[in-house]
Amino acid sequence: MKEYSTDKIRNVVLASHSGAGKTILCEAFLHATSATTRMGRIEDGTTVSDFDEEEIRRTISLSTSVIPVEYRDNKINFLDTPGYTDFIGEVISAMRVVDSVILMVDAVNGLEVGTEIAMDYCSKFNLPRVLVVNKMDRDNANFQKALKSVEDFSDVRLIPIQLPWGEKHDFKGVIDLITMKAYKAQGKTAEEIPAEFKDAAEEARMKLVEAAAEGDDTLLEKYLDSGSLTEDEVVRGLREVVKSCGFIPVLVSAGSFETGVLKLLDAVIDILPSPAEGKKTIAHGKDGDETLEPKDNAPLAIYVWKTTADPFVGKQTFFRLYSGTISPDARVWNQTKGIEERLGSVNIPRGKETMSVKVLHAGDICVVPKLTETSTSNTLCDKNHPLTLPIPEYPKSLFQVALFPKTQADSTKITSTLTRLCEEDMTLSWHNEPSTLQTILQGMGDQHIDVAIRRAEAKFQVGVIVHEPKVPYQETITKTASAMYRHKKQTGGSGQFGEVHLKVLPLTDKDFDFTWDVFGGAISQSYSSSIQKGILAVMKEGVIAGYPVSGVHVSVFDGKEHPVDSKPVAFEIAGREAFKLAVRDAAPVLREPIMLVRITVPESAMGDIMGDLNTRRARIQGMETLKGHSVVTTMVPLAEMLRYTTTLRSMTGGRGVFEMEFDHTEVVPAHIAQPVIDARTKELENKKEE
Ligand SMILES: Nc1nc2c(ncn2[C@@H]2O[C@H](COP(=O)(O)OP(=O)(O)OP(=O)(O)O)[C@@H](O)[C@H]2O)c(=O)[nH]1
Ligand SMILES: [Mg+2]
Repeated sequence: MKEYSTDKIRNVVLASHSGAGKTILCEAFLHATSATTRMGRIEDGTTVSDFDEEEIRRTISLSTSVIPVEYRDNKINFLDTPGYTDFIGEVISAMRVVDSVILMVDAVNGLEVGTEIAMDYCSKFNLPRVLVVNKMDRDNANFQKALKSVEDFSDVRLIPIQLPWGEKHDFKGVIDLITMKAYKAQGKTAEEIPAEFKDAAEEARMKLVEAAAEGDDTLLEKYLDSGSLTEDEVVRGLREVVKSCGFIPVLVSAGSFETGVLKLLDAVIDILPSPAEGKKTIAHGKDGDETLEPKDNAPLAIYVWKTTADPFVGKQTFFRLYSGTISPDARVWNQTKGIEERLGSVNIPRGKETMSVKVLHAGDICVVPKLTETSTSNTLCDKNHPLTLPIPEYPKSLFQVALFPKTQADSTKITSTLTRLCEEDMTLSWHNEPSTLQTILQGMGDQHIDVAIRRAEAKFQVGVIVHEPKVPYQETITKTASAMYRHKKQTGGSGQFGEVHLKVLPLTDKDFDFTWDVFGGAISQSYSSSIQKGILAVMKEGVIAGYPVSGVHVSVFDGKEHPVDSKPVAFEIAGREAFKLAVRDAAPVLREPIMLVRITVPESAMGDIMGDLNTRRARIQGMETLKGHSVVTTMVPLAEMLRYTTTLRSMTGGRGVFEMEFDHTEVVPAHIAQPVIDARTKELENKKEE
């Protein structure tokens, strides 16, 4: 591919609710600029962007693809993100490395929740944005209604720079309010605005000029003096008000018919900032913060925003070059990991294809193969000029499943596979839960987890079975009790003898304490460690329900020994059994984790949320209202929150979010504990029979 200098590059995220038409719009861009000879279709799985097997199977995008579009001597790197909310991590990573965003809505559905969430992230990243009302060809398409739905939500003003030339099956093209011309189909040639749209266009143009005049003082002065601006002045003013997030220009299209797509590319080049003009990026350097200069001759600064691992293709590392240039075979310093990496080829990605380049200029996005150590969110730089680029904040993933290997062979590969999958995705993580001995995978929702598991199977040939995770209960005692146990095996061969008397006492500030309170030498203290070993083994396995025991002080106060047959193993067994008996007698209970939960929902959903929380043993701590959203803070047992991601989503139409963290443990009420204990006892019995 041709080389493009910084001012000839645009990095633009496409973001919206799932199905607004981002992926097809990319197809249209490629086709209309002759990069492809035919347009792919979602239904046939033939688009450039959705090439992954799972994307084709599900007919939605699952990860961000880079689609460079060459037009008018510029290159626009479109980052086609998935709209389904489980994959929001992909949108965040993409927004981290662009200079602007195209938000899309379906002309029939108007604003939908996925687009709302994307708009919130645009504000968080402070990114200039434009709005495209797409699918103008559909029955029931309604430009004004769709526009209004976004206006009601947006805290940035919207300003149409185009009007649709007809609607529904009559949608012919766009009426451009900057040139005051009409453009049919793709938009190659200008025509006069048809008479019936003239008045509406004049009126809309007035508003556009007024908005553009806010761009700078000289424009405003001229506008106030003469009441008008030239075409160039409108573009200049618009560029400024868009860059400062004062306005969102609005355009129209029908991606699957390529209608309006060239005019959309014109707007991207004319109005949206290149890396040279985009918002400044601050990096952390040796002597504090440094503003990165998006220039070829500035110190090297690279941010890794995406990595993919594939056993066949190997690892692919996607990055944005913020400043400096790179060429094949360059050596770079990974500041995050503290190691040197050597780049092989430097490539421009286009869907699954890659095209090599000799030089990559500041501001561009590329992919390099086979970097062994580098992972997502790392900074690469010059070793002599160390820099660290900030990592965006990702939402905490709270949807958990427990994974079990299908076969023995799978069990040896599961750890490394999960590690590789999680390395690719900042919203996916895994760990071994010590109290339940389960392998836990956590992500943003059931689809997210499902895709990850299918990837593990398809790419790494690791089969897993998915279960709901167990609540990490603990067993503890609530009163003091004593017990004794005599272990005696004195028939034939060498005998075993050990007798232990012990007392258990509830302990609140520690998990475990052990004292040797045997007076008069009834048993030798040398058996103390064996007795303790027996007790600790039981504490790990549990007594009443197979959960770890904690909060117990054990005092060994008496016992008996035999001059020949007493040996450590006999006391280990006696200690173990005596401890079990004592715990059973000490009013044992289960304790459960109580989580501090913060739920944010639209005010209208508040009634449903509170009603539902009532059924989850929740204790409300507080409520407040923030920008039309209600926030509830509450304590809820973890056992009640296992599938809350899905419940909250369905109660709020995807608009609700929550976060939670461990707060403390509490005794499980008896009526809830009993079924847990019964289920666990049965499970253990079944295991024994196997
Ligand atoms: N009528 C009509 N249908 C369209 C248009 N653009 C896309 N579609 C259809 O809408 C569906 C969704 O299109 P996509 O391009 O996959 O939408 P997306 O925004 O990429 O969706 P996600 O990847 O899930 O976020 C597909 O069936 C397309 O064929 C359009 O302009 N008009
Ligand atoms: Mg898509």
